[in-house]
Amino acid sequence: MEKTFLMVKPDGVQRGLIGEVVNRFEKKGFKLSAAKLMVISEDLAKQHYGEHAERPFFGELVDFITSGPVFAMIWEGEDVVKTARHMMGSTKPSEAALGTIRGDLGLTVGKNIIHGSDSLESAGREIELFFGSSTEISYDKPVEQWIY
Ligand code: RTP
Ligand code: MG
Repeated sequence: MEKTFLMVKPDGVQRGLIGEVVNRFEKKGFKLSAAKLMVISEDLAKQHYGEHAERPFFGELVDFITSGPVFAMIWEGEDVVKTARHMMGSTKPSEAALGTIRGDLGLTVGKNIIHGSDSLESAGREIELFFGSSTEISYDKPVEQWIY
């Protein structure tokens, strides 16, 4: 099954929005297969956002993403990479549609609540970077078992 890497950024953790974010992906029907609260090292931040190394905001981005705990997750499901990006909304909260996480909850481009892999290739790279192969849980999620 397709997988993506999602992360509640330090602003989302500090504002108490981990549950809100997890809830949206759970309600959508995706499956959580790994999660951890962690503080990102400067080295990991530079690898994770390596594609932006030459951009003027790179220093600020690294400072921000390492400034406090993040909640890192792996989610599974059909087309989860693309669908999660839709659910997150545009990078700039001012341009993100209402109903999306950034549109409903975000304030500024630098502090936009959530990160999500932008392609299958990035998802593979980011999952390896944050989780290696160790902590992922494989389980069935038969909804019918719990409800009438
Ligand atoms: P992310 O990687 O965090 O999921 O966000 P994204 O794909 O929607 O946006 P991306 O272009 O990858 O940019 C990464 C993060 O850099 C910050 N940014 N600041 N000051 C600026 O103009 C600017 N542009 C981007 C944002 O926090 C964005 O999420
Ligand atoms: Mg990105």
